[in-house]
Amino acid sequence: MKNVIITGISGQDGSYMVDYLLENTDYNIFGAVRRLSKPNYSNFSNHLDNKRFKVVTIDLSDSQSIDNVVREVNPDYFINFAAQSFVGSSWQIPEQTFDAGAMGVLRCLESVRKLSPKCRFYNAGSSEEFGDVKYFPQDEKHLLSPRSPYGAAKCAARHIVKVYRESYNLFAIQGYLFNHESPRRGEEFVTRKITKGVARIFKAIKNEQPFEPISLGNIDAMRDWGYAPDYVEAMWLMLQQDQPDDYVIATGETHSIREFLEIAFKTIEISDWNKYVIQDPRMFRPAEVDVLRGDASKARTELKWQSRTSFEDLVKKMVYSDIEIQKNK
Ligand code: NDP
Ligand code: GDR
Repeated sequence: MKNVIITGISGQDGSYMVDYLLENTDYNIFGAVRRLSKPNYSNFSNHLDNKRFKVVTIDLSDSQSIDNVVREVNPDYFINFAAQSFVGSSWQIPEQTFDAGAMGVLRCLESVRKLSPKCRFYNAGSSEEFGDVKYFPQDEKHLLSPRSPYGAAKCAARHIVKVYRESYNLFAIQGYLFNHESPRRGEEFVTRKITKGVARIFKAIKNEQPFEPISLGNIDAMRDWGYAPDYVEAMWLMLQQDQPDDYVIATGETHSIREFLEIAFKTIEISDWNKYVIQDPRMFRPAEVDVLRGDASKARTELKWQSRTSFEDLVKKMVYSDIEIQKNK
């Protein structure tokens, strides 16, 4: 029976990957969390009784913690989702962002090289590596041109993954994943911030109570937004290929935050959303990635993968989920 280490399982992608592998393989899953003063198991607590699932401790800032788990598990796959993943905070905590996003990946690669060199390694790469984009849609050949400490860390990680692959013949890869969202999205990301705000406003209107508008930054930014459970499948398929390679994972569509707001408010039957939203200049970023749109043709041809969830369905899923959460508050 094969063993899989997944880091970052308290977050969105890590927890969906746990769900996906428990359902679609018979492998043992070692899900890694870091030590927190208040543990956060909510995204995977439904699996705690599963004999094929075990929680282990890895902090990417601590190579001993990585080595200990790799030595104990001798993994067939090591899937690294752990990172300070919020671009906006990467200007406030640049060293920590860079340490987890770049040095942390190097620590994982070293551990795999020393202790489990046959293991297949995946690192969570990002469309933020393209940043200041030069053409549309962006494919695997687009140059790396990050606009944030977060994007720069992911670019550094991409280079070191390639260097380890070529120097030590490791199966080590890093996808280019465009934005993907879900009801498990962290609450500070713009999609979740909107759907949570819409659900809060919906509840207040129903109860005839006052409410605060949703406060946002640059609502003209455009993103290629997909659905996270579709995307974890793509990452797993990348790990099943004969040769390690790079793939863009995206929907091929781009939408503005204004369009996201429109559908989110339409879900609660509000068409004039402008009066429920304010733009706060303090929320604008020091440097912005204005528009992203990915070209996933290679993934479609070679992985036989394609995004299955429409933009409208994604927004609705998130709004309905937040309405349920608000009901229980
Ligand atoms: P989340 O922020 O939801 O999850 C990040 C996870 O990393 C959390 O479990 C967090 O744990 C953990 N983590 C953070 N720092 C450390 C550390 N030093 N040691 C160990 N664990 C740590 O992100 P997503 O699930 O959305 O994204 C997963 C990965 O994919 C990230 O690397 C992200 O940068 C990348 N990515 C995401 C995309 C997206 O659209 N979602 C697109 C492209 C790339 P804790 O709960 O303790 O904070
Ligand atoms: P992003 O996601 O930076 O693309 O990174 P985020 O949702 O944070 O921002 C998307 C765009 O929305 C604009 N924006 C706001 N963003 C936030 N968070 N809050 C606001 O109030 C707000 N108002 C406007 C931003 O300026 C930006 O243009 C995500 C993360 O998951 C990364 O880890 C991942 O690598 C990339 O997607 C691909």
